[in-house]
Amino acid sequence: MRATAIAQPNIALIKYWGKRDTNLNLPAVGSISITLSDLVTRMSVETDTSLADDVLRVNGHEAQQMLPRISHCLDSIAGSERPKFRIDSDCNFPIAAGLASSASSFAALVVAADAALELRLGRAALVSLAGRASGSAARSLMGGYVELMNLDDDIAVNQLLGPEDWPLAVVVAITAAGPKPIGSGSAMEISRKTSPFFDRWIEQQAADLDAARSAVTGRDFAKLGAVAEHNCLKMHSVMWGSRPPIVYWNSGTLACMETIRELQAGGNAVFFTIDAGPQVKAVCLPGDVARVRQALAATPGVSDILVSGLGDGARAVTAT
Ligand code: 2P0
Repeated sequence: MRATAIAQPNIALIKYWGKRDTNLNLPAVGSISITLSDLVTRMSVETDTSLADDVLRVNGHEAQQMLPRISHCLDSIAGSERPKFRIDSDCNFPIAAGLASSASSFAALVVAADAALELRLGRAALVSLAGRASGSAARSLMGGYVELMNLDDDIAVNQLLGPEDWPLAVVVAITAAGPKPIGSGSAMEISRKTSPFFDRWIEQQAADLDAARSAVTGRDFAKLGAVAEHNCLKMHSVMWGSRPPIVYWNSGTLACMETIRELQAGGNAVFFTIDAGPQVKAVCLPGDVARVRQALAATPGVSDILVSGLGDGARAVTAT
């Protein structure tokens, strides 16, 4: 039994940072994200009864390191007595570099496994299973503007607007291509246990979510940019205040922020956000993409630029 699914990563505008239950991987806070269109993970899964263990290939190479999380996710979908799988994942953007490759990977995995095994679990169950594997992956089950909400012992996602309802663009400035120094899951736990700012972060999240939700539904770019930049810098302040400190930025990250401030001063509709990595994501109106791209490409420390619009949620593309 086999199936292929595709999923795109999402960029959080109101961030998930911290877990309230590490066993169930439940987030401490809700979040709001945009699903991208041009960065794509394509995942094929196929059962193979001759295998003693799952086999994972990422971009054509065997990827032993990621396999335990993938196998664990498959167990949660199909039980530990399930058949073993051959899993082939292809990603057209850098992996483990703060570009949310785990979000698109686990979103694609749950959809592909559900299709291959003909489980027809439904979107809510797939959201829950993806979230257990990777908190941000649950958001990639939906397209456009997505809010992730905490339920009692679970999560749910809600689409605030479709991708075509307010077609913003994202320009990603790559300032380092290598893997990050510490995974976000471990870093979140360090923040929860040691950062003096963590409790205030949790307390204030509802107000940021309210502001961002109303900015999205009202298509108010200035309001969305103000709360997204604030929420991003607050999340990084929580990290910087942790012991040991968690610093994902490099000098290129700061240079990009300065470039975006100059673009804003010049009247361009653009704001920044930064995740668990040094890349800077500039969110802008489609008419400003060319200027934002050019300015970021000319910024010291920027090695590459990716541009994306907004896209759809994870979906199966074949099933046999
Ligand atoms: C987010 N990040 O909201 C935040 C902002 C990074 C910074 O979700 O431990 O890979 O697998 O649930 O989803 C990245 O963390 O974490 C993330 P786990 P995940 O996008």
